[in-house]
Amino acid sequence: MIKEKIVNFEKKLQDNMKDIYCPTHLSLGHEGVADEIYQNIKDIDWLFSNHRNHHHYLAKGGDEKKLWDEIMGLETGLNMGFAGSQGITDKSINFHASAILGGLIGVSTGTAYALKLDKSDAISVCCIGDAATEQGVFWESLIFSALNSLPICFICENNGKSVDALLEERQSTPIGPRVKPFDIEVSNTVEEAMKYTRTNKAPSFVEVKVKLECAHLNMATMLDLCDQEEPKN
Ligand SMILES: Cc1ncc(C[n+]2csc(CCOP(=O)(O)OP(=O)(O)O)c2C)c(N)n1
Ligand SMILES: [Mg+2]
Repeated sequence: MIKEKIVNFEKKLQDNMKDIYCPTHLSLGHEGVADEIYQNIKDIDWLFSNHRNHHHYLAKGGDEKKLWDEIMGLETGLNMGFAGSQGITDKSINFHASAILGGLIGVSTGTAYALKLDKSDAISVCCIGDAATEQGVFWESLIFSALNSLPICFICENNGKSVDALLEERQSTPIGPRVKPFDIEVSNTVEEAMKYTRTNKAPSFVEVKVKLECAHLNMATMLDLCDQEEPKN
């Protein structure tokens, strides 16, 4: 159900790309991860996403109409059309995304720390791509999470690409085995990882291999826009 909702939403965006004036990364091919998040996330939990976030937002129970309007740059959008696709925030459902690669890893770790101090039953879920594991803050956050036994689940959607750069040309060893020595539970599925974190109030990591079934972003539209005048609102 949620998978279908995500795929339909993304395909509708694909059909309307010429009307989109913000950088937009579709999640086609990543919806299986969102499905597992949807099955295991609770309202009280926090979900932190990245530039490719529509599937995560809908999995957290986000408002499809407000997301659509936001991407279209409308005042009725989730963030009044100012955030665009990449930087959406919905405080009402504990959801944040950011265009800065790895930008919310530290924030999701800090949130997990706050949850621990508050003795909350909620968990923090941090969704990243394979390229975000190349940011220092990822490894620093693993150290801090393990040291303080934080209720955080790191989900890495590995589509083997950072824009057009292939993973095997960027990293010499697989990601998961490098995470384990940080005293982090490395799970095989999103469900296992989220359940581990919830039950043990401790950090977990899961790497899911996915195939992105669309372009990295709406590059053609972005390039077209460079030759045009700014849209008048
Ligand atoms: C700090 C920073 N550096 C570079 C970029 C440009 N950038 C946007 S997406 C991206 C690749 C992201 O790859 P990955 O994390 O694997 O996610 P994917 O797009 O493959 O889902 C890059 C380098 C950025 N947004 N922020
Ligand atoms: Mg990637």
